[in-house]
Amino acid sequence: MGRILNSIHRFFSEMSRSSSPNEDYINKLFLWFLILAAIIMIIVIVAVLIGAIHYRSSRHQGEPEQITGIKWLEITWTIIPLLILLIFFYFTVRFMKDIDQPVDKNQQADIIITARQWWWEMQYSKYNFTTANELHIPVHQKLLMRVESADVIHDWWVPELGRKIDAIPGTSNYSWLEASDTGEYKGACSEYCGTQHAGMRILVISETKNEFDQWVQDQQKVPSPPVDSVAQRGMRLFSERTCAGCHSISGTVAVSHIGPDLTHLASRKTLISGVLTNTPKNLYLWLQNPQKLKEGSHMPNFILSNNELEALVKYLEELK
Ligand code: HEC
Ligand SMILES: [Cu+2]
Repeated sequence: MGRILNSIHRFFSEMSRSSSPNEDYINKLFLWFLILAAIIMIIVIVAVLIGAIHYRSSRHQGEPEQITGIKWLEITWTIIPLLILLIFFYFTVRFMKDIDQPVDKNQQADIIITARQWWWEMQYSKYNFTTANELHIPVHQKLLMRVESADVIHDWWVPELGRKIDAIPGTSNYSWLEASDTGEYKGACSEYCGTQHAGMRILVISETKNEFDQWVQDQQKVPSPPVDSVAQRGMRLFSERTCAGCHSISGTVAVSHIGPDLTHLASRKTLISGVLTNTPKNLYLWLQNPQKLKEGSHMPNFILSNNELEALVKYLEELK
């Protein structure tokens, strides 16, 4: 019994601790639905038990009395659920309005998210740089996010930061983003979008204003060309082996956006949309055979030699 009460207590304290204003609304609504559903369930169970015990066959002989209808009872049990539904309908619509505040036509989005098979491009339009898969945001600031898709329908969902929002080709959807605490929030694509749908994860990093500003400054920097000879070879290989045809690195000839922007690849915690942690070893394995680590991914296998792999890894690891 103590264990059960403990779990219930933990559940409710988890539910009432929310990481964003949007999650707070959703949790509250869910909790009220849950409490009411539990009360109804208890009433039904008690009624069934009373019926089963009171009218058990050893007490009564033959057919029980047949009732063909009690008008007042039927009206009551229609009106009560109707009222309950109306009350919840009202609160659902109200919370939806709180979460989905209208976007002013002239308002510029803080972040433009473009979903792609199978990763996320993140453009900080106000700060003029692009990154991928990991979104940094300043804590306690309400940001406007514009969500789009470059291929099929995807869906952005970071549960702790609120609602889902579909990424639909040819349309822009908007959603508000605000974290109540610093920390990391995990999410994933939640609309089936092909082979690697499960390998399309999201990491949102909420940090203090100072940390965020520092991060923005670092991201805006154009990386200086490598001085190390191995890294220099890596940089040459990057254009020779057509990597530049799909990726961008500021300050170089690589300006394509078919694959993630690699300008500050080494500053990210994860690789290939949260599937791998970002270590030199994993980067090496990825370049060695992308199809082995993320089958179906739109990055082909270049069958690179060990020498070429080492040079490329060395170069990319310098992109802090
Ligand atoms: C045909 C386009 C294409 C070419 C050419 C290409 N890539 Fe990619 N690359 C991609 C795509 C698409 C992804 C994203 C894969 C995913 O996460 O699903 C990717 C991912 C990556 C990543 C991981 C990025 C991240 O943010 O985690 C690295 C590193 C990378 N590529 C390096 C290279 C290098 C080095 C070359 C040249 C040898 C190269 N790519 C050539 C399309 C390409
Ligand atoms: Cu998906």
